[in-house]
Amino acid sequence: MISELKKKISSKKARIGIIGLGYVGLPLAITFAKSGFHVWGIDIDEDRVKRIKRGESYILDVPKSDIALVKRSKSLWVTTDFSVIKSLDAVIICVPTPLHKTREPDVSYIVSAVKNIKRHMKRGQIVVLESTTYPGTTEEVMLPILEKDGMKEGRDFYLAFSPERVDPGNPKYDTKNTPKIIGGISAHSTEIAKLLYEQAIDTIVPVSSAKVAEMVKLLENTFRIVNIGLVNEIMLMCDRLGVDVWEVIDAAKTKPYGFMPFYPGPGVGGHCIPVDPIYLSWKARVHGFEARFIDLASYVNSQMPHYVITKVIEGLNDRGKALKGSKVIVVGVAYKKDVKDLRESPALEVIDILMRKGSHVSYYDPLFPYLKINNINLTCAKFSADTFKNSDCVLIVTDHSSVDYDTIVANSKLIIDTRNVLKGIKERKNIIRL
Ligand code: SAJ
Repeated sequence: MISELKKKISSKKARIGIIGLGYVGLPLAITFAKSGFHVWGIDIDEDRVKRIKRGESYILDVPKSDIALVKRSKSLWVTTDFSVIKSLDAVIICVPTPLHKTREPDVSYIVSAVKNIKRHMKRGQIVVLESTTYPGTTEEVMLPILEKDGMKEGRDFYLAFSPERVDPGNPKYDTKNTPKIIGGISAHSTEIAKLLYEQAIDTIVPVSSAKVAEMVKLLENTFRIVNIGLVNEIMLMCDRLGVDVWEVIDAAKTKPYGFMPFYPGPGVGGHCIPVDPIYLSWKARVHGFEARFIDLASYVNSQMPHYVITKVIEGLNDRGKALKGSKVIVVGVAYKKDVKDLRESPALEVIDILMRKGSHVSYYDPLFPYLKINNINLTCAKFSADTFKNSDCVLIVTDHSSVDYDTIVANSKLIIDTRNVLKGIKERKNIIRL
């Protein structure tokens, strides 16, 4: 059976299914389709399926031309019907792994996908999970579901974990050229998963188990959240010491080894960095270990929106104005620059606090014509000199490249720059940086 599957994969005759056509699954489906495989994209969202069928792309990193290409070559099909799984040889799961309101891992999307696979599964298939999750999920959650009714991993089917490493909006690294970690439940699974991915992805990095592969991804993102928390705390220290933290970081990064620059900001957004490390700290706690670095970094980062508000209050106060009743326009609401994604964006919390403290809040973000906060519908302000002239404070929260900052600087009474996006402007009294 294993040689049969290997032959199909090597000859690219294997039929591949991707469950979850989001910012990970759709680029992955396109990558496998472009490498010559017949790919079935499966998503529960009817609208997504319809849009791909119409040749539309709802993922910024997936150009319409790619959709057209794989449709023309009849190498990508999309459906909401999981029963196609019985005709497949490989099924890759790319579904969300959010947190419950209790800040505990929510693996319900993984469980639902695995149960749908089990319902239509046949012998000889390989199943791979890509969704970021706590170490042990593949073995403790997925394996029992798939082995029900006596099927055996490594004999009747194969199971592996391969963390997604998609960086939305990254112009240099994409699904194909980012090295891919692979770890199987059994050695056969690692071998087959490696063979599968190396047909479409440039560099494969096999590790000894699914658990190691799950931990690799969590180390990567925990590394980020801890270093972002550290640099936010360094910024708070520099503020007390009267030192320019941005100058300090720029000088520190001249060190050619042993240092990697991170930058202070208004908080940590996205659905990876604020979430993934909590999966790890939760699992550690289940095993009686307190992951204090993660919890402390999460705490420091969660205080940044409040710190930004104090900078607004201080800036207005120095101009004889109270926050209450002042007109504040937030520039940039996405969770990071040039990405059309609001998930966990610190801008949302900043706007909420400004509203609750009685300021008249508006926003400008070229990627978001509308915004809904606390059931209040906001419309993106018109980008004009008057918009900024009529504001008491301009608060730059996300530093999109496409914004004309010269117009903002020329027409604003007070600017709070939380991203040092105005670094090129010589010191101005009306510009306050974190
Ligand atoms: N942030 C800072 N200071 C920094 C870096 C980030 O405040 O120095 C903030 C960002 O503004 C954002 C949040 O943290 O709100 C997360 O930023 P991120 O640069 O980590 O971007 P993400 O969330 O898109 O993370 C993704 C991750 N990719 C995967 O999980 C596959 C992450 O592993 C990547 O390292 C990261 O992109 C990247 O390098 O851009």
